[in-house]
Amino acid sequence: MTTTEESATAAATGASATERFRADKTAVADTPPERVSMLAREVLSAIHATIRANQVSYAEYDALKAWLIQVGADGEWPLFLDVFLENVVEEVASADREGSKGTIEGPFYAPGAPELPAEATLPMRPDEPGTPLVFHGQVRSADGTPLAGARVDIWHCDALGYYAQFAPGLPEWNLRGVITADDQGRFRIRTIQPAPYQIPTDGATGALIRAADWHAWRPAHLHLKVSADGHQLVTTQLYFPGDPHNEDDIASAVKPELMLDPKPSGDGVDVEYDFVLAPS
Ligand code: MBD
Ligand code: FE
Repeated sequence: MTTTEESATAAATGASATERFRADKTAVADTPPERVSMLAREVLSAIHATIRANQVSYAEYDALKAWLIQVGADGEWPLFLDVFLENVVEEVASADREGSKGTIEGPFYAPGAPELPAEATLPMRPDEPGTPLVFHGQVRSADGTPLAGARVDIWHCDALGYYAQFAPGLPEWNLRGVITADDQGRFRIRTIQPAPYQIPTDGATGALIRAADWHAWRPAHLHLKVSADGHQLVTTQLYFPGDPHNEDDIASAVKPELMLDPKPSGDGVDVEYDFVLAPS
């Protein structure tokens, strides 16, 4: 482990994720007051019911206040919400969409990664640790037509579990790129296998996980946004069989359709995965 990566902290990661969210997701939903009122009332009623049913004390109420203040101070609202709520938002949003399954985006996407050709190696350090991984496949429309020039925006953490731009000391676009598929919608990406990801243990989200005696792990995963003209973009993640946390992902974002089938190849692994996009 390098010194730079050892210095990754919840505060640094959280601050970057909060800044990223503010920069990219400024659009505020134009929600009518009746809907705001209904949603806020339902959420508050659920909390009231929990307080009554469990006879919550003033000490516990104050612990909650202190914790909520700390989530913001650590910049961990994007992390906390994406880990514990986004999976249900994604489920509702994609319920009626045909084509490849999606899953949550999570807090560590960065738009504007380097543009790469259909056969490419992701930006990485000369001595990038990890098992070499070749990830290839084809992007097709729901009727089977190959989607020429489809775009595969891929990002993942390194072999120590750190994401470029959210942990200090990594090159800006390490293990991030936007691949344009060829005229048959095919792509071939050389990278390294990501490590399982542990939620930062030194921030407010980690404190909750510890206080509740949960575990802090996500299984190893590749993140992707796959898109093509005239089609709906799919945000997804792909997972590796045998990971101990495929069955108990803290972010509840694993689906059977998202499991890869890696084959040993040379000194690494080869995985093939095709995407099907729904017309827009
Ligand atoms: C991650 O890497 C991630 O993908 C999600 C959803 C939440 C926290 C860290
Ligand atoms: Fe991730």
